[in-house]
Amino acid sequence: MTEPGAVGVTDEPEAPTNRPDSEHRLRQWLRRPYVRAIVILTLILSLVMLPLGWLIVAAMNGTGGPASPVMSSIQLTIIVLTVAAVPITAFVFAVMLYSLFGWRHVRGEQVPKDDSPAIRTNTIGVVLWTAVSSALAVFFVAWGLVALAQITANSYGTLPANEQPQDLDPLIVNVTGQQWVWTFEYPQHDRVTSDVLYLPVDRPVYFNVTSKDVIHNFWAVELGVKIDANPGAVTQTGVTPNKVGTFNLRCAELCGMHHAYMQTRIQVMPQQDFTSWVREMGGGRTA
Ligand SMILES: [Cu+2]
Repeated sequence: MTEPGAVGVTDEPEAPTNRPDSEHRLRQWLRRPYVRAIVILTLILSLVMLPLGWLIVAAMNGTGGPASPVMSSIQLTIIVLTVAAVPITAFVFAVMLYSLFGWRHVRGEQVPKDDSPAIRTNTIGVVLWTAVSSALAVFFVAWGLVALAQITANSYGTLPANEQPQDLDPLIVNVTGQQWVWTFEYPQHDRVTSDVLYLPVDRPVYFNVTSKDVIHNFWAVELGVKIDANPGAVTQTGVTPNKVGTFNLRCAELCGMHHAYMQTRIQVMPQQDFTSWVREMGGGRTA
């Protein structure tokens, strides 16, 4: 859009002699109309995007979650990372929108000359944007690692159920996926089986997950549990449901024609209700 000869002289890095100090040049740059326009656009876009992030979390909670400490950690992570990412996203969009419309060349119009020095060699500017983007990157990595450690601990790591600390009095559930249903077996309760996942509230559950045919993925949505169900192998995870209610269980791995319908209910109930359900099903032993 800009003709080669029309590039403003002030847009070139200045000669090292006789130039105003960084702070002065930064102030002048900030006074440029396009810089102001982009800053204002960034603020407006941020204000539009933040409620969208909130809507996503609200939609996630529309089905009754979070129903476990793991899901609470996941949601907090989504909220914090969204809030931190919104201004960056808004800034990128603001620059893009201004580039598309603010600098649109109108035929016959003179290309305006810039009225202050370029920012790209400004010490304060360079230090600031390097420091801010590094701090953000470190924050994202640190938050991610801490949240991951927390989630791993709350889902009892990746140890097999029989190597987990048993003093937590865990319930063990063997989960089997097959095209296109889930089956849940309770080995501590005379191998009672069910196609709805019944769980007692506030008690750790260890899942042994496997598949009879292709790869499925065991996804207890509001409990924040998601792990592959592989044929010929057992994968382990766990969770402590902390909310009574009816939740969703889905397959999260494309597994064939009826993959989308490979879903069932999770029924989290008080321990005594769970015990009577087990008895009804003929599971005499109550571990
Ligand atoms: Cu499946």
